[in-house]
Amino acid sequence: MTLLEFPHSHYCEKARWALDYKGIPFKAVAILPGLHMITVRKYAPDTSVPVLLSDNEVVQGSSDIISYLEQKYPSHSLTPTDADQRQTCLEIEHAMDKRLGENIRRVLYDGLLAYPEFMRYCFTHPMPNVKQLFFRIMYPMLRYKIYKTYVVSAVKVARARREFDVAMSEIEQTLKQRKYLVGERFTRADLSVASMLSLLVMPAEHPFPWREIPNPKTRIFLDEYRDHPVSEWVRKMYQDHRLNQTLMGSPIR
Ligand SMILES: N[C@@H](CCC(=O)N[C@@H](CS)C(=O)NCC(=O)O)C(=O)O
Repeated sequence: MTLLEFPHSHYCEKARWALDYKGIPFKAVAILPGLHMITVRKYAPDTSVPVLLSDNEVVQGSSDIISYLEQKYPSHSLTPTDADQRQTCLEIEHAMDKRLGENIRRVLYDGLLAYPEFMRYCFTHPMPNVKQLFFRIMYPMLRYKIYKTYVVSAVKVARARREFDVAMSEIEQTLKQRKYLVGERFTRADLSVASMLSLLVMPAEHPFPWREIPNPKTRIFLDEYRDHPVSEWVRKMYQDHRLNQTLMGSPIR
């Protein structure tokens, strides 16, 4: 089984975590941004990663990958059996993939695109030197494309910060006096929300060897949430449930 990915991506982490949680052996293949469009389009209708290649099947998108794995490898289930709980679980996952995942991506790219070496590290950490060089050459074009796609404008970044904060408060409310978002055990809702927040919390158990954030303003943004109850909860989810990680080299920090 192969997972096409960008190593630092929170959506890729979500798919990777589900594979690791179920103990399914797989090969994570990091692909170069820009060129990824050609690679991914060979297999799937859209250009985005993660993409899972399994036997003759192709599954694109983190939620579809989890659903596929749940059906094909039912043990270590991530989905409640109760219909209402299952529905709630999927609603949280889909809403928070956007409200947490898309908003934090916008805020972080806004702060970090001006740091080419940091961006190169995030995208190419496990790759050979020749690909890293290729990334450096392509970076001005990639930066423009990433800005246009994911950052867009200062107004959108400001709105993303507000929406992110509201979503964090809602998750905090849901978790009041509870260990998990839905029911009494770890589900895909917990896995998804914790993955979306992996970029905020950078948990030690995450397989990507994080590096120090170069932009002081972005560090301030991250620090604001360091002791947030939801950040504490993400750390706990990683400690308790992020086992058997696919390693990506030794930590640098
Ligand atoms: N809803 C998708 C979102 C995936 C996504 O946004 N992937 C980004 C990386 S974080 C991507 O591949 N962007 C490049 C592209 O779409 O061509 C999922 O859950 O997998």
